[in-house]
Amino acid sequence: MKAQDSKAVWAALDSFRIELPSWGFANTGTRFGKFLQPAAATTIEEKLSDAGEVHRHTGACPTVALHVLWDFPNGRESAAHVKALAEKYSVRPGSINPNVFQDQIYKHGSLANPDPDIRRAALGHVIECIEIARRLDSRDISLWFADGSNYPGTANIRQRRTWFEDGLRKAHTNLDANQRMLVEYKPFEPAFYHTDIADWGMALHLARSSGPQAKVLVDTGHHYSSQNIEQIVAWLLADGMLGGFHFNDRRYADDDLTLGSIDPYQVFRIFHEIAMYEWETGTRADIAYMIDQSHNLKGKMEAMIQTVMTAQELYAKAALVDHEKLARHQKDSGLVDAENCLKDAFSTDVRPAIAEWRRSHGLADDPLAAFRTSGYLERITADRAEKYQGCSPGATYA
Ligand code: RM4
Ligand code: MN
Ligand code: MN
Repeated sequence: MKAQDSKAVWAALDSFRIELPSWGFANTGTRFGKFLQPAAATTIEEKLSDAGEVHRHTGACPTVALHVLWDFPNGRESAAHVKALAEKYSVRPGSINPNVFQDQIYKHGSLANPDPDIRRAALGHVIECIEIARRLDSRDISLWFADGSNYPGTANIRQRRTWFEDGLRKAHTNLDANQRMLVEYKPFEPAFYHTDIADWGMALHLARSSGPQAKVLVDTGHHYSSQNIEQIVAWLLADGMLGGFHFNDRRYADDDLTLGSIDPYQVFRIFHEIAMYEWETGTRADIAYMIDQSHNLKGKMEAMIQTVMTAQELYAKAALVDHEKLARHQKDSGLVDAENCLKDAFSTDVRPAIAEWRRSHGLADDPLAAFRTSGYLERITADRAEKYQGCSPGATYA
């Protein structure tokens, strides 16, 4: 690799951080079943310990996304405890995720529930999450709503939109100046007829109507097949409305597969749009990169390390696109040459340069191998096995 390419890879990796999800270390399953892993974390302490270990080997994941219902058993009263545990395991609390989809009261929705008491309860929970984020010095409150309906005619779609506008506007007034609200969209599941925030247009509308600190969150798994996600990314960037990503891969729907396992070129194209934007504008895009994956079958920590390594590779590849050359070919409609700017970068093997970058940061060349020889997995497997005696799978994610 040319010296200037190695430099580009190093600069890219120096600036690339990706957030781990606490729920990615817990036992999760599909609606058909859950396969327990003796090493899976069942407490917030175990989740933070595992995340700390992934960060220790990769050096790229200093923050952990937290899900309030699963990680803060006493709501805001748990914040000090979670903060102390994060410090203990050398990670920081990252985005705070309210949970307004699991409780029985949310059967017919949360912020768009026809019952005003339930709408109030949902808003109260979101406001409490903003307070938790404040106590933890977390910037982002990451909002995903399961609201929707299953049968035509059963929900007043326009009315529900107004309830969402109202609720999110009220939530926004609780933000500190440095905090952000990220509005996530998803076309379907658990609602199978209509979802209130189904796509990026709806998320963009609601973010705009809530206030200036609300942005859109793009979960790569939340799109229909063959949708052009990088175009959505480019449009949101153009409007200063791209707040962050939930990374995972999909084949059919929200499959929570490992990033890049199905279509690494798509992830590359997303990173390319961001790098191109930064090159053209001379500004750095302020984007929270987060992983949102739940592994039912793979070892959770290995899967997480594999994901981080894949993200680093694809981000580094995108940094190799020759922007000047590409801009020239775009201007002249040099189609083959323009496309080859992307293909050349994508097909470059960046792994040796990444290994050198790791060595220079006191990390092992291969974080996965280092994790496997560290003895951590054997230790937690033995320590945690006991609690599985006679245990049957409980609630998902927690
Ligand atoms: C949803 C969505 C949310 C995540 C939940 C668990 O599909 O991706 O971001 O918090 O799953
Ligand atoms: Mn998500
Ligand atoms: Mn999802």
